[in-house]
Amino acid sequence: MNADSARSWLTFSAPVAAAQAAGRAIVALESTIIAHGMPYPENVRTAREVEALIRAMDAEPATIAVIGGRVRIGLSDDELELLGRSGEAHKVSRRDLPAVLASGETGATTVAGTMICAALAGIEVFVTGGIGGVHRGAPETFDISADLQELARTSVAVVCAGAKSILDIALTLEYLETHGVPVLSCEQDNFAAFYTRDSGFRADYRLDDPAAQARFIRTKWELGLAGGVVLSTPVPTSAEMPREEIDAITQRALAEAKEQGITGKAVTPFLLSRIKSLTGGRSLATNIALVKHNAEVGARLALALKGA
Ligand code: PSU
Ligand code: MN
Repeated sequence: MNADSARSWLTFSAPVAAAQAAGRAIVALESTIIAHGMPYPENVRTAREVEALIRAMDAEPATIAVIGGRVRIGLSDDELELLGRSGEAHKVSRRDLPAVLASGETGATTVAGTMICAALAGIEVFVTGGIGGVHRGAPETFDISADLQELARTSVAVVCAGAKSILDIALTLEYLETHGVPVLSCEQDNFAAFYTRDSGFRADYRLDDPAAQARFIRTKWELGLAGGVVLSTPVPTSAEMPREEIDAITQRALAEAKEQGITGKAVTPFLLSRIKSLTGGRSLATNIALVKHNAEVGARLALALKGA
């Protein structure tokens, strides 16, 4: 496979194509968070609001998904609605991309899937909610998200609010270190924990200034050190959840997943939806607030990378 044969699978929306031709900053967004990470209609509303925030900062959003046998870089409002409402989109990671493309079905891309497509599209910055990671119990289950391998090999900067405490955050950071993936943090020294600001683990480097973040990332890639960079930023204090509450609920959701024999790609969506129910929907408000904040951080980074 060469880059041209891969690019022949991509279809750019008119606004993203125009932004790219003009050399403007572009921010990739994933679609699993829409199809499998949040309920309808909040998912679609949030996706649109996040896009609007990025536009207001003079960058162009490019939500990525697989529709009709094409990798779509930039979606219309109707396509966001289709992904968010149907409940039928496949969850597409690296392993699944050939299946949905070959069959012509619809797929929502995960962090790994979106990184692959963003890199093919020439987009350097990607905003998500939280990255996948090493699951608790992974020493027995081997459940390690393909997101981490993708970060090791694909050169895209991923802006996130850390990783959820459904994961083993210490092992996730160890894995990233082994694979040479730098974990940057802004606004605080520690890696963020999605619903809460502080995971209790330090990030590798704290860089608050977008220009400094951009210089770090540019330097990595100029050195030929392929692979991603994680930029963690914590959920705004006003939207943070109480740690004891989220810890207790996470324990319960994990126990239920085990009891019900949930495995493979179903694990993360199951836990996300149980946490939402068990918090009476309050985790959703936190989730929405952190994604919006990530979008602002990502747009500033994308703008800074244009000048770096
Ligand atoms: N973590 C979240 N919300 C999400 C996901 C992860 O807090 O929506 C999604 C992302 O798309 C991520 C995927 O790439 O779940 C990871 O799934 P798995 O653990 O099966 O690799
Ligand atoms: Mn998994």
